[in-house]
Amino acid sequence: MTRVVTLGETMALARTTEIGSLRHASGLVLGIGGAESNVAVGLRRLGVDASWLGRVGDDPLGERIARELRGEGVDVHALIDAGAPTGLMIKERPSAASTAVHYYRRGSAGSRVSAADVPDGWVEEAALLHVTGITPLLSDTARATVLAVVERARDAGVPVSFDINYRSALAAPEIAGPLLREIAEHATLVFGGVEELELLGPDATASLLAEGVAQVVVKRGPEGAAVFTPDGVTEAPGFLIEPLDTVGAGDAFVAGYLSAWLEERSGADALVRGNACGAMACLVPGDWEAAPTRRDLERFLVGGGDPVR
Ligand code: KDG
Repeated sequence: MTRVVTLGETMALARTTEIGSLRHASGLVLGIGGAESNVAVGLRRLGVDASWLGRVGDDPLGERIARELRGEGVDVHALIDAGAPTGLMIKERPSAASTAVHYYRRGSAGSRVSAADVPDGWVEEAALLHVTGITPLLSDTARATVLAVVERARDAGVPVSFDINYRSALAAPEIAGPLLREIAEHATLVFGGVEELELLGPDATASLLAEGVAQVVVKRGPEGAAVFTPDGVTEAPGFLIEPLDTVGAGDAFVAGYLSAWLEERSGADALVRGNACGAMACLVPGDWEAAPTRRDLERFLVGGGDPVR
């Protein structure tokens, strides 16, 4: 049985090879990236079955997305949409200490995902549905798709994981806030940064728990993370690393946390695993390439990055 199912837009991802503005950069490396597929890959690396669904264009970049995710062992439902291109994201490093992301995704194939794309049983037979706040801000059909799959999961008794993942380029806070709040209220686990949770209203953590959310997991980047449940709060510090590329760290954190949650590990264990996966993802350029396997994770936890001999 497929254990975790997730849907969203995966784009082609081009990143500059040198530090400096995109205006002058001459080298670009091509890959792929998407918050939900990043989580699917992260889970697969940790031995959890994962399925990703999304639309791609009828173009080589769409083929690349499907092939690369399949190569990672993800069960891929890449629906080919001949009416729109695969979206593109370009990542630059304007300085050694900063990263900037540019999207070329409006009207993309991925944004045209629709509720009818999601086969019967795909959600209902899963152990967990994972969605993010990116997809519902892509288009009306994408929003309807997320709301529909969340409802289907709830009707079937399938837990829902929701990562707020607010992208200001997609919608203003006053538009995004109420919509993401509605999805969060229907989730079992909610992930978000401190500012993202503020977007969901005053004292969002307490009010979400009062609405029936089982766990609110707050990602604090280098400071670690905390999980709030009706029984209280558990915190875990972050790992000391020298980050090279922090984009995708949140997805790696979620994959690590969910893998432990699926094993019914304690909140403390899940936080440590999430923090370790998030930290490891920052050590290599690329949004998901450094997501660890179990062995990578064990080595990191034992050696903290010391050379393996
Ligand atoms: O979380 C990493 C993502 O930002 C990236 O892979 C692309 O899905 C993406 C997005 O919308 O930013």
